[in-house]
Amino acid sequence: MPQTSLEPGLIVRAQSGFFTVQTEGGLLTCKLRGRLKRGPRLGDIAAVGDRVQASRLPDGTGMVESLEPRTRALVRLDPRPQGVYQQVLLANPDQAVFVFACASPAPHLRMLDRFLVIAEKQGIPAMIVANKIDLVGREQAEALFGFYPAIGYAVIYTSARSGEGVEALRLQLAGKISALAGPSGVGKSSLLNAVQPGLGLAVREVSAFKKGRHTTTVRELFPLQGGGHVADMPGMRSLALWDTRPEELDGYFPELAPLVKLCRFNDCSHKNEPGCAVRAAVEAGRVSPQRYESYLRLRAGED
Ligand SMILES: Nc1nc2c(ncn2[C@@H]2O[C@H](COP(=O)(O)OP(=O)(O)OP(=O)(O)O)[C@@H](O)[C@H]2O)c(=O)[nH]1
Ligand SMILES: [Mg+2]
Ligand SMILES: [Zn+2]
Repeated sequence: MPQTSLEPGLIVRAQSGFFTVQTEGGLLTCKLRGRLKRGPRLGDIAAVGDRVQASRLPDGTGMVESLEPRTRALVRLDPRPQGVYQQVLLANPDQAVFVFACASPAPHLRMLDRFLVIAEKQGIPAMIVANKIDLVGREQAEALFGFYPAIGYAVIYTSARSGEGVEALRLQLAGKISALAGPSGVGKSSLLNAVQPGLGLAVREVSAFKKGRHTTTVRELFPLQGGGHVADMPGMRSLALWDTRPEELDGYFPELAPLVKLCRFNDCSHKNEPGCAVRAAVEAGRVSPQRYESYLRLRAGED
């Protein structure tokens, strides 16, 4: 066999069996070596964010020869006839950045709480971006999102339109691999274009959102000038809270988790049992009633 040198790289784009790998020597369009695809498959073998070893073929294309184990992954379960398939939205994310608009569309905070629980469960540090602050002003924006920092989730208030907060977001993204996720129309692509002029991500006309489809479809990691990469994630609506037993849910609410051991009953559901430390904290104003409500609804299997 001829000697081929392996180059380490990062998968920055995935589309129908082709993977674009960023190496020291530039971008390389690769396929997966056949032996990597053998055996039963319960999920994506390679995904955007995976670190790989690739070889360069004489025709200028490449081949992914091996993959490094993932530290963590943002995954979506995709039920298929053969079983439930784990779709990897982003491998090895350093953080999840959940973007919501202060208005237009009105923030769906229950969905935000569900995303935060998913991040906790998947072991991904999370933060929040409250965009379109130009539409409501700082005070109203803080009334909506102001209690999250005390729980441990940083909030950056931004406007892709006025530029407010864009520098703070740029700093937060620098040097990390980030998943930018949130409902359609909140301004994720607009914000990334503001963070890095020249990215040229498609931004949808407001009227087109009524159709409910996403503007952003290709899965891609964009390199940032300050170092790091960011993925503009479409389709977050279907990120379900899979495979979570009701009794483990309180562990994914950072402000509830330490209270649980103080409840009188060790199988307390924090709903109406006597001696519940969670309810006591809500009544004393130490836990946000809104977060408690999210907990109850998620536990009941609603969203
Ligand atoms: N007023 C205001 N409008 C904004 C702001 N950011 C984005 N928009 C507008 O909101 C609409 C949606 O923006 P996009 O950037 O396409 O939203 P998105 O989150 O990428 O949407 P998907 O790709 O469908 O998930 C566009 O009309 C933007 O011009 C903002 O800070 N203020
Ligand atoms: Mg978009
Ligand atoms: Zn309790």
